[in-house]
Amino acid sequence: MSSFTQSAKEMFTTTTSSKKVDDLQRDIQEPVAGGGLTTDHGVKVSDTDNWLKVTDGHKSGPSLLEDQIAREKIHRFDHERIPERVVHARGAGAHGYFKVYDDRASKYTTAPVLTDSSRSTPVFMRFSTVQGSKGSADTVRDVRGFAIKFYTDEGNWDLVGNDIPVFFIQDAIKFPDFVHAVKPEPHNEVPQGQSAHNNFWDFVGLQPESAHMVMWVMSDRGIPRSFRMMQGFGVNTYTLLNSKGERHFVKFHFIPELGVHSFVWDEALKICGQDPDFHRKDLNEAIENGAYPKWTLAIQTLPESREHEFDFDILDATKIWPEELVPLQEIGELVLNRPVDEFFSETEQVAFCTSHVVPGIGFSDDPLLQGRNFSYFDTQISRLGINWEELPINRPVCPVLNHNRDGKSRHRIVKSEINYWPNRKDTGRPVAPADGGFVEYAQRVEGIKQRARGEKFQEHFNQAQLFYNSLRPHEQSHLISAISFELSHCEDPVVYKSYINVLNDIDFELAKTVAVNVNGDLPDKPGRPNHGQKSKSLSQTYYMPKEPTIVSRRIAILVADGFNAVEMQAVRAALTSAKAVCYIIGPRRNHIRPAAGQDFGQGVFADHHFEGQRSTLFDAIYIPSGEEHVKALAKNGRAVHWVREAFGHCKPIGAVGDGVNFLREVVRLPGVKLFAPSHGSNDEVVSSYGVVTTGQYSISSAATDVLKIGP
Ligand code: HDE
Repeated sequence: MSSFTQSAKEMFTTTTSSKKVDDLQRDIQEPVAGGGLTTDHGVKVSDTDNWLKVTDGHKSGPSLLEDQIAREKIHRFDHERIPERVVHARGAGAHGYFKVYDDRASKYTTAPVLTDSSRSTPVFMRFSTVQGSKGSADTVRDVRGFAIKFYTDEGNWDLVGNDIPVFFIQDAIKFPDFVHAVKPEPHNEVPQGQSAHNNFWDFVGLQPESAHMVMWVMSDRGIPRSFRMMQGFGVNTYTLLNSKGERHFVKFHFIPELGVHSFVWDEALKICGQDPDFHRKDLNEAIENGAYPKWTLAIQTLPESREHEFDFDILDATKIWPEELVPLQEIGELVLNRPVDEFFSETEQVAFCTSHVVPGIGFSDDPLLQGRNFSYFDTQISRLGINWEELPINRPVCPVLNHNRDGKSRHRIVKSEINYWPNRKDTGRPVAPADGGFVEYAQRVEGIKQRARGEKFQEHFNQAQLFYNSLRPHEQSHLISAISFELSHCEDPVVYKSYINVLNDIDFELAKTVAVNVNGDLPDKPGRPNHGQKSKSLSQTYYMPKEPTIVSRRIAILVADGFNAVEMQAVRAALTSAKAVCYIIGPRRNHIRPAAGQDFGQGVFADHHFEGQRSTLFDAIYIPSGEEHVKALAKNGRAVHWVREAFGHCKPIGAVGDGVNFLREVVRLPGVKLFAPSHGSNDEVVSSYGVVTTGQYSISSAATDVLKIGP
């Protein structure tokens, strides 16, 4: 693995401690090299390769059941697996911290985690896909989980969010139906980690409240370039309680420092096969290189008095609060700075519960949230057992004292003869609100007990239209391709034909285009008029960082024997100092000879050969000069494919001297402009931005400004 600088590594080892990291040290065991092997009961083992058996030395006889060493080894192995999460089974986690800028949120909440800027609250975050099982690929089209555990001094606060601000259903009671419909079909367990099948589209076609969320998932948001380049949303409406006892409704937003970037579909599809672990490796690589992922936390707040002011219900999780109506207020930042030490004990055993809030933060009557509050707590019991909150990754950093006892796999030992309240010793006494005891907001509730939703929950298309209208043309075209791809995978005409009706309630042109693509029935008039409104922050292009950056971007340097190593070293140094991560890709994983006359000993060592890694795994390519090397590249089909594929994915491609000629040769597309950087380097640098400007593609994962770093 390449690293930016040694000092970044040093920083990593010295600055990533926190109250939670220190707490975990109690349970971390670091085996010493050459340390002796023991059984679980501590006895030293002399032979771990041969089961105790009856043998005369020539032939093997029966194996003996009395061999506790063999039985322990096999028995532990037999029971290694725990049930995977019923959704969000595939995930990756990391540690970090959260810090507010100042006390600006104190007008809304008393929670110190959101108001006390002298604090750095440890966090553990887990990102996930929803549909696939634990071993599925990272880059499938899906929603991504964005779950955060804040280890506050007042107890754990779990904000269990997604990278998309709305959800498929309004009422938690529909969740089992939704999950059954999207997961592999029951008769054949196909497909894995994909929504492109009959049952999903059948369900969402009959459940129009999904229309808005379907638009988001079929947009480029469904195929993020990196966990580090996604927005995060609390999705549900929570509440904040201030010191005057006033309550505000709140939505939580996390905005990534690096901007919001996605793959193009062809890249995402290929990476599923080329590197199914792409996202989890990307997360660890960035943290280990000191490029700590960072998000700004912003809140949208509404006083109780404004609850009914809008044409949508603010408690409906299929709706956003458009920023034009309720602006974002930035209050703090979240940084991930430490990978996990052991995947199972941390990322797999971490257990989030929406019902875990701390004083100053509360729930709303959002019917999805209410159901979630039951479900998360419940599911941890089947996954981890009743004492799951005692597991190292889940236990709070503040004191825990109560009269809950026993149950399977109890870890804590409480030294007290008291396990009830009230008691003669005043142990485990309820804490007054003034001293930090949690109190529910005294909410007046009136109504008729019935199975129904609020009136405004009945409208499903306004915001689906708003989202679609707000996309840039290339984003709309990606969305159309995505829906067409998915409906093409549905074999039942009832399914793909009926979804055209839903699309026609969003946009007439959209419905017609998809109908033609997938053999749906062409609508002759719009299902309902498109109101034509837009919201500026719904296109992900809105989140491009103000200063373009190539921090943590993967850049492939394509070389063959005879390349200009002096020039390559200079460019690589410039890229590396801008914190990009460079890999040399050559005809073999070995030394590659530089141009004649350049003194580089045996040559420059290539990290991979052309077949070992593909262009899809990189954000940009640089081709140095060197006549002999360029001739060799041009003769190598795989090298040519590398460049053509990257060009097709609209990635920046830099080339110098003969490298430019090579590019001209291989990228012979009519109408493509090859152009030099505006800030005046004499060497020509070519990029595929010419295609981007035709509006057919998004800039995808492209490093925004590799051109700036000319040789
Ligand atoms: Fe979840 N969800 N969910 N969900 N969810 C789970 O909890 C559930 C919903 C989300 O990294 C489960 O521990 C219901 C919305 C994430 O460990 C389960 C409903 C959002 C994760 C569950 C929803 C999410 C989960 C499975 C509808 C975005 C992974 C394992 C009312 C705000 C957390 C587990 C991790 C996981 C139930 C809807 C996000 C079964 C009933 C909306 C990020 O309890």
